[in-house]
Amino acid sequence: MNKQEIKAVIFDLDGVIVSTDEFHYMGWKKIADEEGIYFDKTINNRLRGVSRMESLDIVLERAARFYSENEKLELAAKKNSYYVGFLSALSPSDILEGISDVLDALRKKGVKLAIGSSSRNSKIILEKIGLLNAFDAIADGTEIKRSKPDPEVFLLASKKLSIEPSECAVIEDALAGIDSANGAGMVSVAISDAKSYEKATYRIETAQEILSVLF
Ligand code: B16
Ligand code: MG
Repeated sequence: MNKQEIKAVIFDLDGVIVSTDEFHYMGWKKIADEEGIYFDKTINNRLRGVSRMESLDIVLERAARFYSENEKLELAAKKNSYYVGFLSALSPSDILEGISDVLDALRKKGVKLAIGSSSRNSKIILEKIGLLNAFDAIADGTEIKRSKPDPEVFLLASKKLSIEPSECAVIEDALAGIDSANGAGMVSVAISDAKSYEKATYRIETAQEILSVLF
């Protein structure tokens, strides 16, 4: 597609706009320690972009016993309460480098902006960093049945914007997120932990490059 045809940019939240992955790690680590389950940062990397319950299943792969559905719901709720507690430390100074300028530049170009996140906490996070009203649409984990790599969240974002998927670009830090964007028929831009992923349409090192690769 011609670069000029991009009418909307959909941003993943965690790892692209703000980095809460350390908070996710701390929450899951606390749960794993309490349950006597081995957990480390390599395992934590597999949780990027993945829903809360699917993340718990990955954490429990190392468990010595079976957990019932009710126990799993309780553990997920406990992890979330730890995580939400850690989120209270967030402020606008946590917006990742270059993102505010890119959002301003895209807005000036008349490009529509959206969030496409697996998180059920996206609005709390956006509020804490002062960006709750910075997007034309928010699609998140509270509204979808299938999390990334399924394309549902990005298709929902494009629907909310009333822009065709083929005219949307997605910025993602997770391999599952790039697969999700590709599955939605969108242009995918990989940054940070996904920046070497060969399936991405574009691979970038810095947020500023979003503008040069897409326009
Ligand atoms: P929550 P994203 C994702 O956010 C995180 O990357 C992933 O680690 C987390 O498990 C998921 O949200 C669900 O988060 O427990 O807050 O609902 O990268 O899709 O913005
Ligand atoms: Mg992410």
